[in-house]
Amino acid sequence: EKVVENATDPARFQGHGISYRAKLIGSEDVPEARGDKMCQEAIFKLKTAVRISGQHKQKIFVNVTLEGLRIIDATAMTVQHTHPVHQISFISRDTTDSRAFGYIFGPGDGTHKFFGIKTASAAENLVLTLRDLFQTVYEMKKQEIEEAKS
Ligand code: I3P
Repeated sequence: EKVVENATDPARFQGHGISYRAKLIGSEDVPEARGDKMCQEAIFKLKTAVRISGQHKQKIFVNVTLEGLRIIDATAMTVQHTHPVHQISFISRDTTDSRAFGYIFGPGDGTHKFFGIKTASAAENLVLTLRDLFQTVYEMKKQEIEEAKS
């Protein structure tokens, strides 16, 4: 496992943060906020749909910032989705594919959407960066609360 110096330094995720080249396998509504089995089934389903369609997957950048996870269309360079950290309920590795993973986004209205992503290099890099982002946001929040108390 790669050790990043200052992994939870907010500066890492400020502004444009960290970007990864990837492709969107697809997205679909799921019934729960969490669950490895549900996510594995969702990613299989989305991959099958891509295969049947015969279409190329959409090329994207996954941008990891303090604002959350941004999905950017790599051709138009437009932001297609912004998913704030507190609305991401689950991250799931694809155990059958080292270049794929997914996550669940819930806007707070009781719905949950799974996003399946194929990364250009090992998905682990992006998953670990996301873990650092979650830790960073948690530490910032904790510090805010402590400062408000003092
Ligand atoms: C491509 C090959 C690539 C894949 C690409 C396929 O098929 O499987 O690995 O990219 O998907 O088209 P072929 O070898 O027949 O050209 P990923 O590994 O990134 O999925 P795409 O068309 O959706 O980009």
